[in-house]
Amino acid sequence: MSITDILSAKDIDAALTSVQAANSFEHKSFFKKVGLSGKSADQVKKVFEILDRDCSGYIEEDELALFLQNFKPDARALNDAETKAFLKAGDSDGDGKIGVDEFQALVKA
Ligand SMILES: [Ca+2]
Repeated sequence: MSITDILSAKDIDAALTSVQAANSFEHKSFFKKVGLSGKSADQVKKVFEILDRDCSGYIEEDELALFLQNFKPDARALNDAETKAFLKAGDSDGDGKIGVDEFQALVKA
């Protein structure tokens, strides 16, 4: 499964271009631009499985920092402030990582 099986390469390029500057990442507008907001729960789950690089069932902070690189390997890493804000937005049960239900809720929020 590749991310471009679910999202269009054109949308990915546009979304990544919009977050090139440091501190410009904001998950809501990124999800919208990349086309994830309009996908089914099942498709969002497939994207989650790509983001969960170590297949632990959760997206941990280190995986969140490299979030953009799942869309394109040469994308930048999120900085600490962006990563923490992203985690805080998605981690509704406060366990310090994002599960698939939390990710689906975050995408649809
Ligand atoms: Ca993981």
